[in-house]
Amino acid sequence: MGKHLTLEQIITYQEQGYLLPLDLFSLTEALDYRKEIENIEAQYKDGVGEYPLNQFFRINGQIVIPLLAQIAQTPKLLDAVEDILGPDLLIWSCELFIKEAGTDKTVSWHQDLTYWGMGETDDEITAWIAFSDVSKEAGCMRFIPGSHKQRIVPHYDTFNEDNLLSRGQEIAVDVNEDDAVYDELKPGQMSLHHGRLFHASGPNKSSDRRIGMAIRFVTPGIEHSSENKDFGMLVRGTDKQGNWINVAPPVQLFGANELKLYNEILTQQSSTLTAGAEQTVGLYNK
Ligand SMILES: O=C(O)CCC(=O)C(=O)O
Repeated sequence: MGKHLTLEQIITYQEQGYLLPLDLFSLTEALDYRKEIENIEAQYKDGVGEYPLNQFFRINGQIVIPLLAQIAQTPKLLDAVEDILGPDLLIWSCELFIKEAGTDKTVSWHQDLTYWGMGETDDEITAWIAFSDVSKEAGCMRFIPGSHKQRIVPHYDTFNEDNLLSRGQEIAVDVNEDDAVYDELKPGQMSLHHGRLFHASGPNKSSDRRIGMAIRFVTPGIEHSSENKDFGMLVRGTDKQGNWINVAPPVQLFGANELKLYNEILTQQSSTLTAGAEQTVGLYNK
């Protein structure tokens, strides 16, 4: 028995590469968070400085949006992640995946770790929280059980406009759709998935927006493949290894210091995230 997960759940994660659905927030709490996210959207509909708001929603939101850093540090959530990764946890990135009602945005089959410069590590996990009804109709994620046991397989870039991934990257080996398990979540529920798990998501054919938040957790032991260290927000335990540049949670929503740090991080990360691409990779504009 872990702090939050049962031994059976921990073993299921190790075997299947994901866990779902896990209760995190009550319906009221989830809808309150949704309202707060939508308030930020309304307040910053014209963007922030030179960037569209989506830029900050889609990568490193925890650096400039206190709400996202706060959600990511929910004790029950950290307990579940600790049960799998151990007591020392950093947040690498918080990302909002929003699909408007009745739209064609999708996510192709991919493995998260492919372009993140962390190698094939087992020490990265994504918690994905639903802030709306994330049904099959609304374009929930789907997973291939056990696929995380493979190494990182080749991917090719599609640069498809309707693909929410930065380069529309897609796994270059056959994926059997019949094996897929749908990650249907009610508002306030979350799933956990491994960084090598094959996963994808379909269009939102429902009449509501599909709103999800992905939080990428890593451990201090992960070493970055480039000579530049990456940035992580220590949210539990200690970081004695020195592989990551530790950053503090934001104090002010889109504050000047927060934006400066955001730019520094993105500049440093972009060479890793765009490596090998034959077209310009938008980080992130869709
Ligand atoms: O939200 C989605 O549809 C896809 C998200 C995803 O690929 C991820 O969180 O790793």
